[in-house]
Parts: sequence; C-alpha cells; structure tokens
Amino acid sequence: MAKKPKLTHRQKRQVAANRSKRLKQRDQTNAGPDLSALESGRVTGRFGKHADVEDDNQQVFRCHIRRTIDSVVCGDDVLFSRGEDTESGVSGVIEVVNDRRSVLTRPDFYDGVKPIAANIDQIIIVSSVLPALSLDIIDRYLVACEDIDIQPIIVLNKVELLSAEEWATTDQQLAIYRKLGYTVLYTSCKTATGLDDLNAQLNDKVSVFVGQSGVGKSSLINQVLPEANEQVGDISNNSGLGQHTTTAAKLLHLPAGGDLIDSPGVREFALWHLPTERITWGFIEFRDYLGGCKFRDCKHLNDPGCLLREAVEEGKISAARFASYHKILAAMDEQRPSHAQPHP
Ligand SMILES: Nc1nc2c(ncn2[C@@H]2O[C@H](COP(=O)(O)OP(=O)(O)OP(=O)(O)O)[C@@H](O)[C@H]2O)c(=O)[nH]1
Ligand SMILES: [Mg+2]
Ligand SMILES: [Zn+2]
Repeated sequence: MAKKPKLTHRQKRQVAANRSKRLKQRDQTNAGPDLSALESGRVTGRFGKHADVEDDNQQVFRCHIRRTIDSVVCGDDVLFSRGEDTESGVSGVIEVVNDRRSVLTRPDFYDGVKPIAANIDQIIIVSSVLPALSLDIIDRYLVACEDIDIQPIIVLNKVELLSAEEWATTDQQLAIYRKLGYTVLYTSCKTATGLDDLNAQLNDKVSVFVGQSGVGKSSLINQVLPEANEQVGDISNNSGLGQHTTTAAKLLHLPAGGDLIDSPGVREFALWHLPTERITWGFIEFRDYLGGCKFRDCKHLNDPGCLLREAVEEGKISAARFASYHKILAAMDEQRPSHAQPHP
C-alpha cells in the first residue's frame, strides 16, 4: 500500500480550524436553551409526544417536549419557547420542567414508575358500587397518598344505586376510614347527593381524581364544573367494568379558584415500586405499634410477640385493613415485573 503523503502546514491549519469551529458549535448546543427567552406555563394536558401548556394569560400552546426531559405531566410548571404554528397544530417546545412540590406516581409493568400528576394538593380517590366497591384499591391509593404525604379524600359515588341494606353494610365498611381521620364523602351524579360537600373540598386546591375506570371521575368533574364537558362512558354489560373512556389526563380550572385533574381510570393500582416499610407506614393506624414487636424483622403475620396482630385481636386495628395490608405485600412480588429489581 502506498504511503499517504503527510499533510502540509496549510492543510493541518485548516483541519485544526475546522475542529475548533466544531467544538465551539457543540458547546453552544450543549449550553441549553437561553432561559431568559423562555415563557413560563403550566401543563394542562398530555397526549403521546405532546403536551398542552397554558401561559400566564390562559392561552394554550400545544408543545413538543425537549428530548432531554424525563417526564411531563398535568400540573407541571414549565418553561417553554413559542414557535410558529405548524400544520399539526404544535406551536411550542417545553424546554424545562421546574421542580415539583409533589407528584403522584404509579408503577407500570412495561414503563416502570410513571408520574400521573404533579404539584397536587390532594387526591380524590373515587370509588363506586358499580363497578363493585373495592376497598383494596382504596387502601392502595391511601398508601400512595401517605407515601407522598398528600391528603386523600375518599368519595363513594353512585350511592343512589344502594338499597337500604347495602347502604348499611357499605357505611360500616367506610366508617373504618372515617375513624382513621380520613374524609369520606357519599355522592351521586344522578341525584346531586354530596356534590356541595365535594365542591367545598375542592376550593382553591389542586385535586387529582383517581380510581377504577367507570366509577364516575369524569361525571363528577362535569357536575362540579359543567363547562368541563369531559367524555363519559358506559359500564360494559358483559364485564360490569368501565371502558377506559378518559385516555389522557387533563387539568381544568374552577372559576372560584382551584384546579381539577381528570385522570384515566386504572384496572389495578400496584405498589411494587415501594419498599415494604413504606407500605407498612402507609397504614396510618399501624404507626403507633411499629418498632414494638418482639422481633425486629417481624413480618406481622404469625410471628410471636407481634404488636400489630395483638392490636387486631383486641379490635384496635381493623381486621379488614390488616388483611388488606398482607394482600398488598403478597401481590407486590407477583406484580413486580422480573426486570424490576425489588427495593432494598
Ligand atoms: N347511577 C349512576 N351512574 C353514574 C353516576 N356517576 C356516573 N355514572 C355513570 O357511570 C359511567 C361511567 O362514568 P365516567 O364518568 O365515564 O367514569 P370514569 O371514572 O371517568 O371512567 P374512566 O374515564 O374510564 O376512568 C357512566 O355511564 C356514567 O353515567 C352516578 O352517580 N350514578
Ligand atoms: Mg373518565
Ligand atoms: Zn409485628
């Protein structure tokens, strides 16, 4: 192979100049956006690759999301750059997501831990008697609320469907939560029962509505905010379950102050992303007893000297909640995908 001629001085100088030009360009791109040129806004909707951002004048811009950003959800405070309207209706780019003061997350089998809503003040856990009341899912949401220290409000919707007998049993089941200090509301979108009470709880707060599909989250939002015009879907006759009508979270403003976030219903609310100790802590009535069991690594099952079990036997802790706790722990290992390592 013929030896290649060495570069002349002039050629070397040109290569060096090219290189320094390229480095300079790279530094400029790495420097990130010029923050002073950005506007602040709030995320009011999230759709696939885009998000709706509302500026300080309540004008909404559909934005792309800068690739370096981890996640963008309803309620996020962001900095965005305005662009020209494009054919697809996208007219801006979210450049920065400001630190969140709170965030509700849920683990997804495929995507890992996903945020649902940010900068929230309270979580409205909606349940109903159609689909059937699931105390399990309420307990799971309560653990999630306690984990992030955000106030939950439990709402039982569609109460007009309850017979007097069913009413008595349900009221007893939910009395446990009232006794623990949680606010429990009974509502009906058909008879307007409890809507004033719900309204009163929403004033001046950022509230996210969560719960199974079909319990009536969007219907309740339409009741307290008729302009919301959220889509509502029937319960399937076959399965008795909701049909996942709301597919993307949306943030809406209350005229008197406060915001509502409607969120897509879930089938299950898993907690496998939390360490066992957080689950235990999430059952607030357990806290007084924690650390007092005979064995430090007490599993609070059949271990001798377990204070929690004793408290259940003495009627100080509800047997239903204790069973629910163990059900959550048992399900954690089953529901955690093999690619997600258990928490230390
Ligand atoms: N009987 C009765 N039906 C209700 C009540 N509230 C809502 N529904 C009905 O319940 C069904 C589901 O309501 P949605 O508001 O779509 O439920 P959702 O929780 O938003 O469901 P997803 O968006 O799928 O998560 C609809 O057929 C509503 O009309 C109520 O108080 N009583
Ligand atoms: Mg809905
Ligand atoms: Zn114990």
